[in-house]
Amino acid sequence: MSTPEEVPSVLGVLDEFEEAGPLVGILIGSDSDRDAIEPAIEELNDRGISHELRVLSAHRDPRGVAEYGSTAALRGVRVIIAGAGMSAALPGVVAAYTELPVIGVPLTSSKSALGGLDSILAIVQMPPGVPVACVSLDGARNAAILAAKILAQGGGYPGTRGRPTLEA
Ligand code: RP5
Repeated sequence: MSTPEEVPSVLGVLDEFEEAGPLVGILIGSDSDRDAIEPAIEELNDRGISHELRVLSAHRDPRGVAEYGSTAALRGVRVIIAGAGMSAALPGVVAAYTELPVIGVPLTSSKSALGGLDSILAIVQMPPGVPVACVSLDGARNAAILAAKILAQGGGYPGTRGRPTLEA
């Protein structure tokens, strides 16, 4: 009879996939959001936390957002940061497709009618059962710091390889 140590790990199969992906997935709704999200990239780089950046609009490419959200955890992503301006549906839509924690970053936009309040309201009004964290307006750096804190907890998902510490 097998001891617990000898039972093959089903999760070990997933570990092989997980090696391929970065720990943090950063999404922005438009190319025009690149400058605003840059502080998150810099913060993750400073902390040595692997990440990827994708431009995916919840309104212009909803299938792309669905595919990203559905596959991110399998690729090893552990936290998603999603920044968008105006009618900022992106954090909420990606959260609908993943069990990973999603941090929304409301962004100001030159086209915004409400100076960023519109994106704040879009992100903080998620319905019960589909949580999205919301950092400050244009708070990309805070989103990265929060992602690092979540990763440092290490629980919930298998294979949190190279788990970062809270040291910047
Ligand atoms: C949002 O609309 C984007 O996240 C961006 O902040 C804003 C304007 O997008 P573009 O018209 O510049 O592509 O969806």
